[in-house]
Amino acid sequence: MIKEDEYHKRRRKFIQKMKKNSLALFFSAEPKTRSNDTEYPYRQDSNFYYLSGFNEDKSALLFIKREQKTEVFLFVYKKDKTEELWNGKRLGVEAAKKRFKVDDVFEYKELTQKLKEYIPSLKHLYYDFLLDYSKVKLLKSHAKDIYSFRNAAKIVEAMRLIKSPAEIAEIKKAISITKEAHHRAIQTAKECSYEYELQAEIEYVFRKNGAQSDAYTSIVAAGNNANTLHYIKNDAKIKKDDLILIDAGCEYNSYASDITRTIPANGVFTKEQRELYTLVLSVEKEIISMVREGVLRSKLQKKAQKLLAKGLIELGILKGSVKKVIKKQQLQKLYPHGIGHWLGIDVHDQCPYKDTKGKEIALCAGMILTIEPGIYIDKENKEVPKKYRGIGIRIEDDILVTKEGCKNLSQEIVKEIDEIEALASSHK
Ligand SMILES: [Mn+2]
Repeated sequence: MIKEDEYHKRRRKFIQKMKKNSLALFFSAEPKTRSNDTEYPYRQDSNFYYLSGFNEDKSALLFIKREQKTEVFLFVYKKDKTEELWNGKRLGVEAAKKRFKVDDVFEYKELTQKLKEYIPSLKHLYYDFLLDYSKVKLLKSHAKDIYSFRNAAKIVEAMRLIKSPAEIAEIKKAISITKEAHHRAIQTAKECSYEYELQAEIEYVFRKNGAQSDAYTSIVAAGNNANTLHYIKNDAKIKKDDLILIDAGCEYNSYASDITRTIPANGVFTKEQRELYTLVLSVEKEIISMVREGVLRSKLQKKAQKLLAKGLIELGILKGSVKKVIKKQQLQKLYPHGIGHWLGIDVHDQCPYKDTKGKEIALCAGMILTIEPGIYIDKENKEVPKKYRGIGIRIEDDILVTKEGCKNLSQEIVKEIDEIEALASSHK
């Protein structure tokens, strides 16, 4: 678990980035209705969580920075016996004062009054520009004399780019559980008749090992379903010669893992599957080997496109030169997505890809990104030799940029053809 000292440091760092005579406000996420009076499991707002580590709704963090003095206040929902009977215990004001290194803690209902008190004497207002309209209205109703409105979320999201050792430890823990889940999937695939059975095997391992949730809805896509990039129905029958694309990762203490493996349903790759898989795997490994400080993500993408194009031309799937198939968008039909994304509290971690001047941010030690090349050949794609149609493959690992180069945090999740086939056959 990340300690309060670290959250305290993050709040100090945030305050340093505020202008003088300003106020910043962060809200907890709203609970989301599933239907009628039932709710989805609660998920905290990522920026609020980054600054507090607090997982309750109806809470807020208020920063005030004056010429000489700065203050941080936390607002939490009151303890109420009747409500707690239905919805569980709350921390409450008194316990929050002990847990959090903030200047004071108040009841959530006092927030409006405090804003009324503070805002008129200040010049700049920071809040998340994606905030609900009702909350923005609450803030702005006292802001007649405010000189500028600024996006607080952007500041925190830039801070979130570099992961601390404690954050890296949480992500490693998430990955270690996800590793068990993918290995179980490889072992049990041939016993599963439907995609959802395999999904259950994976998510069983997540919960069994203490992950609070999946980090995103698992994709378990057999055969041609792998060519739908965001396939989440997971309800089709698995055929014995299918490849199954599994993009699944758990969330542990609010940190995500994001892993894709593509495995043969019956435990053995066919010739064509093997050819395409070998290509994607070699590209993935080559791109991972390029990850180090100073490298641009766009450069990794360009290299991946070149390598995939070259391999697809060699297999007779694309025709012409590498340059031409990229320029004429022929490759993009088979590899339509990016090489990867930031990973952290959010699976697609909400951190900037460009600096404030619009320039692409180069990789730097402490960043974590996914590397995930793929090839997708729809069964209807008549431009490709028939034997390759209906195959979709992606391989994805989670990579930490280090001073020396990089570390593949998901290295131990098997992906070599021999390893996958051996693991599949080890399970009787
Ligand atoms: Mn991903």
